Amino acid sequence: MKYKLLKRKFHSDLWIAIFAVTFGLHAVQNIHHSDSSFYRPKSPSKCVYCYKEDYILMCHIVAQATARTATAVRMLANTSGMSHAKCRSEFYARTNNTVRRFPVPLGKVNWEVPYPEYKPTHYTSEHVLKSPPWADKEDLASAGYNWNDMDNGVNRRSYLGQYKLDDEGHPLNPIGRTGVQGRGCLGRWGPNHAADPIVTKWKRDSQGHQVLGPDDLPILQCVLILRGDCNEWALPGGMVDPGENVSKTLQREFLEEAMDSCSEEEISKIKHFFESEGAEIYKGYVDDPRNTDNSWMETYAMNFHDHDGSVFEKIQLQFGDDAVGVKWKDLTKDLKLYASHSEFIDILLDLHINSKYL
Ligand code: RP5
Repeated sequence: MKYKLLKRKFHSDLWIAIFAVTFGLHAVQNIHHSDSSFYRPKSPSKCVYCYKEDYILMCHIVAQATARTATAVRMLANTSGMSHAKCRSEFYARTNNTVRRFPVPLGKVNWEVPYPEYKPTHYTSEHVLKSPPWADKEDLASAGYNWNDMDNGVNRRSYLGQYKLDDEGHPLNPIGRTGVQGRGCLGRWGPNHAADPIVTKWKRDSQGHQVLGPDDLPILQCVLILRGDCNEWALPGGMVDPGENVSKTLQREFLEEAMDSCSEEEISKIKHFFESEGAEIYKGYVDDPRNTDNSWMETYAMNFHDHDGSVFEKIQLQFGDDAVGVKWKDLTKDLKLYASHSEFIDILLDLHINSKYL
């Protein structure tokens, strides 16, 4: 607990320091270098603090460094201190509000904090108990799973490091309590690995010119699907199959959920695009509403950016698999998306907009 508070304080102090330096330098320097080409960005931009058209050299450099540091800090924070709220909501997902989670206040999430009254609801869905091919066995004693390791093609390692087991040998959620014991509707005990493709392009008009938003910044668009299980917009991600390479999962899920019934030519174009582009955005724990004390989602999110819009120019998106809708969505900081997907979008915006234009 103390460590968590210290970490939070460290992060807030770091932010204050970064902003103090940024504003301080801006005030002291106030140097206009509109004729300096060396530090000029590729496209003209306004100073984010004084809103003047020409370039303020130090201001821009420091602001850019700030945005980059912010992205790095956010990524660091995300892999270690990911939010854990949707998996503490009142009812467990996909149960029609019939399975109520035992309440877990924020201060009682950490397993190290004593919570003697804690009596989590036991829930594993009927479907999972029937042991379909994508699910583990219920009885761990006879299963002999290889925790924290690769296990016959199933990745039982966590991006967060070694996870612990409870007294009965069930993996323990590395972030903490969720109010539900068992696997809920997740197939694997411990980490359930997914992959999330984040396919982006700049918004353009019918003549192919970039469209600017009200703040004069280019608008980043991303492919989102509407999930059939909860009616929430989400990235077109999915589970990594046993033995499957994550890069294959990223491609497969995108084609299945966002480009159903596309032509062979389109498929090979997308495969080439996925193989030649790609920037890691996030890997780690996901605050998924299906998480329990013993089963949780982890993901690898990768950005594939269509720089000049040529890849998707003639491709029509078409939802498929579990999705019931698909669209190109203009990205903003306040988007509400499934699980932790909005947090991935924040990292993405830092990368494409804040660190380049602000
Ligand atoms: C989320 O669940 C992941 O980020 C990924 O988007 C998704 C995978 O689960 P399914 O879409 O296969 O249900 O936690």
